[in-house]
Amino acid sequence: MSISLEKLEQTVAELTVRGKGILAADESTPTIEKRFKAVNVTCTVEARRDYRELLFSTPGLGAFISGVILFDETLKQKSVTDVALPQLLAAQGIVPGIKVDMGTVPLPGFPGEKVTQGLDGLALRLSEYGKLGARFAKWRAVIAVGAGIPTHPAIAANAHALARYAAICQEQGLVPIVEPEVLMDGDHTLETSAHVSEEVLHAVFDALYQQRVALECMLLKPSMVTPGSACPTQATPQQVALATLTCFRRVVPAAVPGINFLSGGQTESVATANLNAMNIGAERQPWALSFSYGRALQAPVLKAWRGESANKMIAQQALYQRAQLNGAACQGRYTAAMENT
Ligand code: 5MM
Repeated sequence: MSISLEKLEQTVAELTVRGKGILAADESTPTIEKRFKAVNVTCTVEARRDYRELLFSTPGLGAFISGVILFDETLKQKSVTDVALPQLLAAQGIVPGIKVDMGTVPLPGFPGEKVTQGLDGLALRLSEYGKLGARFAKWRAVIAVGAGIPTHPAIAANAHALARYAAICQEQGLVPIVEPEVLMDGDHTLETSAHVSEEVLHAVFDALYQQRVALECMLLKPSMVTPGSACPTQATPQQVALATLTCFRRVVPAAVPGINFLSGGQTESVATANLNAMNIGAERQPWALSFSYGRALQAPVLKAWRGESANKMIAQQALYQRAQLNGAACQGRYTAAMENT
């Protein structure tokens, strides 16, 4: 099968509109159960449907959100009024996407390290997802930082899987989001995070090259370069921006159209401030710098909703506000004072 670059380029163009980013709503059932539990919501199929319907029908969301990553169940779900959930997004001009990895498993022989699975049968699954309306996909690799890790073989195994996934996506007409996440867990310094991120991204782009992935037709979803969450010396948004951009300018080719950062456990305001700092003077960078946040967009929504339909409107307002602030951060126009408006 030959790759239709035109179709992929159109999807990339819609996803990388300046001032917009991606909402990661692709939590698997165990993960969304954990998020629901924190706000005392029982995790039933109906509760998951109601919550995702609330997110996707937020009035005006398309002004700041260009794409949403869905979980398998959500892509196939219908709203209470019988509209397919991906269609709620399309109606707002938002591109539906799908998480296609099958989670991580321990890497044999490498204690503390993991590899992501899901390549078997991927082409067939993607072709089904395409028929259901998905136009892009996501695969997450997880790199832990600690004593003696990450190792080269673990980085190589994850980079290879990411690149194979990306090549299969492009062949099936879906834009791959390539997500190598260097975890914030641990007490590592900003310098260690920069060193690990550089090594991981170098391996990922080498693997993407080897697998003949068209860099113009993919998006990168990395972690920002930050100190570990338990590091006694934390970093300002300016320090995070400098460390991240210094690292990325060395290893992320200019052909990549967009970098959509994950939030990785940062609070919502820190994730927005860090993104904003990266976008000050962004005309000097070759890529669009945006977001693909899960928790940093959804935490205030879950707190406002708490499973009560009566709270739907305030929960949607919380999502709209967070999306708007991150839209401003994509243009370097966010200030902390905007949090209170
Ligand atoms: C790293 O997580 C991704 C971005 O979310 P954050 O901004 O909260 O870090 C997110 O897409 C993540 O991959 C999914 O929520 C993962 O869910 P599962 O259940 O696969 O771990």
